[in-house]
Amino acid sequence: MSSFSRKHILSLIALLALIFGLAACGAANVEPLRAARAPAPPADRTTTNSATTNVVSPASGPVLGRVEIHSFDLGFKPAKLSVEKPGRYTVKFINDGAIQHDVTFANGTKLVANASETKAADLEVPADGLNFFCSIPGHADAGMKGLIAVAGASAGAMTVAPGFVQHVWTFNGTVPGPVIRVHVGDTIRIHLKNPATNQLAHSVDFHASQVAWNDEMTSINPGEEKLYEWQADYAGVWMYHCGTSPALHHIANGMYGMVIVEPKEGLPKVDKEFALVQSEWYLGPQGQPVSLAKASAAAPAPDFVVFNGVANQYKDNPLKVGTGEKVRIFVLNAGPSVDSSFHIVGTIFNTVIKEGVALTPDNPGHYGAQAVDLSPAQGAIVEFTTAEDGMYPIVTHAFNFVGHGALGLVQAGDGDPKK
Ligand SMILES: [Cu+2]
Repeated sequence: MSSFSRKHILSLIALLALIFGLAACGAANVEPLRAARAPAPPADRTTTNSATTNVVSPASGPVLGRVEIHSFDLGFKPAKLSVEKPGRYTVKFINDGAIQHDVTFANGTKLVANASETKAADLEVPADGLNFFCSIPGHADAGMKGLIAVAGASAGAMTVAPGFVQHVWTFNGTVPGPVIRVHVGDTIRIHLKNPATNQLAHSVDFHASQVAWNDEMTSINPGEEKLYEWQADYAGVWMYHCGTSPALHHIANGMYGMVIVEPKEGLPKVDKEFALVQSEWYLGPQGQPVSLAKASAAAPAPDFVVFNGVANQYKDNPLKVGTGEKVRIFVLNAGPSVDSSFHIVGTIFNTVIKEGVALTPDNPGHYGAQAVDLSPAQGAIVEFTTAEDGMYPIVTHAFNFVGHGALGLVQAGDGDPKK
């Protein structure tokens, strides 16, 4: 019955900003993107600084613009905003939640709103941005944290490996861009904005979509925006990326991410999920964009091959699981040019769904998989269980790259098999 089919509209803002260096590039855990759906429109009851609990730090100079932050139970939407330059902004705070929340900025400004209330104040946003959170006990820990970033002076700086900074181009300020997670049958509406502060045209190409290249995927200039609407027709782990010429440069410089399309009925429950995007860095001069010349080599020799943007980051901060837990990893090889042989030392994948081909745990013959070959733009879902407490290295089994950043760790239990 068609009326029973799911038809969600996801409204995601893809900000093609030159960004602020977010070293960790987001958590490895898959973001709960289904919660990012637009909340119900707020009751328009704007009051300005009336509650005695509000605190407003002085802001000077002309108002450069408005920012709008919604709260829900328990989070902010958007949790990350970007303004074009430092200075004074009017912030409108709308509480869409059922209980009282506040937005407390790092400079001391605080707006408190009861359910359905709206508050406003002027805010001085410094050059290095402004963190905010809800100060009601427990709310920040539950996720009510955010950031107003400035796409200005230090924009685009990202530490891709200790000591190596590149001027990256991004979707929504991180490399990779945000994980987008939907179900077969969903309608996804992407609102693409190319900030006027950018120098280059950009675009986006969702491999999970079936659209004409010269329609939705066309480039937009700085200051322009467009909508890219598509239907999730097929399940899988898909790539999205900027396709503006030279696409090799735009991908190599950070403009890629993962779309997870689950079957209509959803994936079976597991204990832990992670999303890992493998990609290459072809370093340009310190603080500059990556080298297109190096990336273009017929036999590419990347300086780093990384998971989720940063060399060895999960060697330094392992992905933690419990022994015996069912672990699912969504893997994408964003390339742009090198093949991946995704392997986790000491484990066997009992489930692999790669590019529409499935290996399932109950298969006749009881076959398993040791490594998943992913050419650039290919994705897979792999599942495994660790046999005992200990450390399990995550690698591409193209082993020349393991010493170039493609090394992470899964830590099971306390990581010590002897205890
Ligand atoms: Cu681009």
